[in-house]
Amino acid sequence: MKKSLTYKILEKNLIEGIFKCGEEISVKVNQTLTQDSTGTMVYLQLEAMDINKIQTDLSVAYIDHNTLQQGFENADDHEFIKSVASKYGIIFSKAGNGICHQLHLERFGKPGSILIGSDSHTPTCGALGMISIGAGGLDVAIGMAKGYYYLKVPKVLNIELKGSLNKWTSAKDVILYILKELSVKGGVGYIIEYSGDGIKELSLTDRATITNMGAELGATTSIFPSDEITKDFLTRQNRSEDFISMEADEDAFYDKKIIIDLSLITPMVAKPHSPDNVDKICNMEKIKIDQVAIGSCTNSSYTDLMKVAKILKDKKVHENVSLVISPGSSNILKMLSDNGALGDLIKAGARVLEATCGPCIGMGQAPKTNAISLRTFNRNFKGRCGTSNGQVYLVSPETAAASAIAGYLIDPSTLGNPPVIDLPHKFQVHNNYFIFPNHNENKTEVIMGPNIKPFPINKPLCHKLEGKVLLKTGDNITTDDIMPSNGKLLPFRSNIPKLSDYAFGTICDNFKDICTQYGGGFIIGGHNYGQGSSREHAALVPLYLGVKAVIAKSFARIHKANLINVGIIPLEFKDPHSYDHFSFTHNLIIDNIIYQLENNCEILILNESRNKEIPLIFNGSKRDMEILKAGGYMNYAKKI
Ligand code: MIC
Ligand code: SF4
Repeated sequence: MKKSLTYKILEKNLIEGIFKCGEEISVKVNQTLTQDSTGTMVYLQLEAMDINKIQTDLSVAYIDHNTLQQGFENADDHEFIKSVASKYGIIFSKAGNGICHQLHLERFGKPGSILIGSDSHTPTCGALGMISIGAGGLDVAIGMAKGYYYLKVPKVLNIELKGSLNKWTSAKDVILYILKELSVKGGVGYIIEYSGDGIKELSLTDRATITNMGAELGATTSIFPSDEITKDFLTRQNRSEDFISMEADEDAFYDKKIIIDLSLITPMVAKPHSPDNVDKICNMEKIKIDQVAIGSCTNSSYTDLMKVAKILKDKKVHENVSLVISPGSSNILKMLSDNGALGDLIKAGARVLEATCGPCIGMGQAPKTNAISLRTFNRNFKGRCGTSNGQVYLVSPETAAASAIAGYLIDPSTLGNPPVIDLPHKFQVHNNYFIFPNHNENKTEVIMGPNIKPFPINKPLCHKLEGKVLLKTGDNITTDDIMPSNGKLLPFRSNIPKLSDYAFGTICDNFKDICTQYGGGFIIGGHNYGQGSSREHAALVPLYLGVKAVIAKSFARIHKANLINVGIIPLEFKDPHSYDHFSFTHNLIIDNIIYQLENNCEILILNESRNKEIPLIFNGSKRDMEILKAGGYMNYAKKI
């Protein structure tokens, strides 16, 4: 069989299992990345594994999310991560160095390798022709400790891009167009592989914008071939030695194929409150805007920010607009500073922030009440910006800059010729924000501040599960709903008891009280339950509150893995209409759950309040079942 690039890389790194679609395999983890908001938990788990050394070729701990440091908590987390990094020989990237995905793309990603990261946008590095997968923290900790990662051999969706982009249409418009076509569930179960003549039009960082937002499609990851454009990027980043050419066989087998003509795409916008609520800007009414935010791991490259600087040069940000810009890396910020573009941004009236995630995860720059905020980011879930009634629209950097001047959302293609950006012959590479391990002198003391609390560990599964329906949700519930995150809550990522006060805050005022009243129980969910972030806090907090199982129409990949890892059983309705048979506080019983998991693909649940038995499905591997029986991955890992 002619092979896709995905299969070539997975097979090259195969450790165990039969390489057949849907079968579980384990693969070698060449690299890992963590960021600080999921990283504290990862490194607590790594510490609990009691190992002497990590098994990866390279692991990097980035500090980029929680950088406001309003109190001691964030700084303590950073110090803890730094101390663990030194103990195990992990590269440490200090706050201000940049956003993990942009930095990993610039400095470490390698064609043909496998990267696992504790952040859902880890697929950004797929632009370099590597398999880079976002995972729960525990999977990343195990990846470091044992050097492997388990996954089901995925289906591969080929998106062939043909034709050329129109003037003013950018990679962001391409991925928004794909989101409109496929929806936030469209990539679930797939790795998306791009090909076609159209990809020759896309620079490496354009490709990264597209692979980054593959996370919003629900895909396991997205990948481009490693070709001349990859070589050029790596050479300009002073690491041509990392280049290898890798592409799919001609006529490779794909499970599904879509062809997209780039010339049909015009500037797009994702309207509140979902990245797939997409329309052409030319179809939109005139919308007055209050805030424009440019940056995030989707659109903060040198080219993106240079385009913004050129559009803003000698212009003025509209008096009713607050424009904030966060560069992707300190190197990019330094280059903008050296070539004068930073001056152009400041002169136009932009507020330039440090090179971190910043407003994307609600760390500052929450917009005013009922504000309309245009952002070049990847997520516009309700409340994520920090203002519950804020209306966030996702657009390209070109649209954002042009609209910041106009004061309302405009289609940039009305503006004449677009800016042309010449890439520097060599990108600047500064190492002063990195602490590289010194293998002879690693410090072994781990520093834990008072905010770092032990994380909950489940008990082995018992034979009978009984409890009330604690909450019934609709479709597409995000991990931002399950465990909200913003400037107020991010300091408590290593304090599960404190975070539990805010669980399901966007949809339920008193989830914790309900759990306390009923002593835990079940959650009923719709389709794509748990989409979005990889934060395992969205599983650890429900565990802490006594949730035993989540029963949903379908699950998002990373969240489902996180539930299994903490020992909460993810179950799906055999018939999605059964969802209608469940209501808040119904009493549910699953008898002989261990026997049922071991022997049937169907699990019967009794809804005692309705006196009705309903069939459910456990859609997991034998290993997943063993993890659940052990009461989560930590207990299971101790036994193997
Ligand atoms: C996000 O974009 O939602 C985050 C914050 O980067 C998360 C990680 C987290 O919750 O800490 C993600 O995407 O995984
Ligand atoms: Fe950071 Fe936003 Fe990217 Fe998440 S999506 S890694 S918060 S920039």
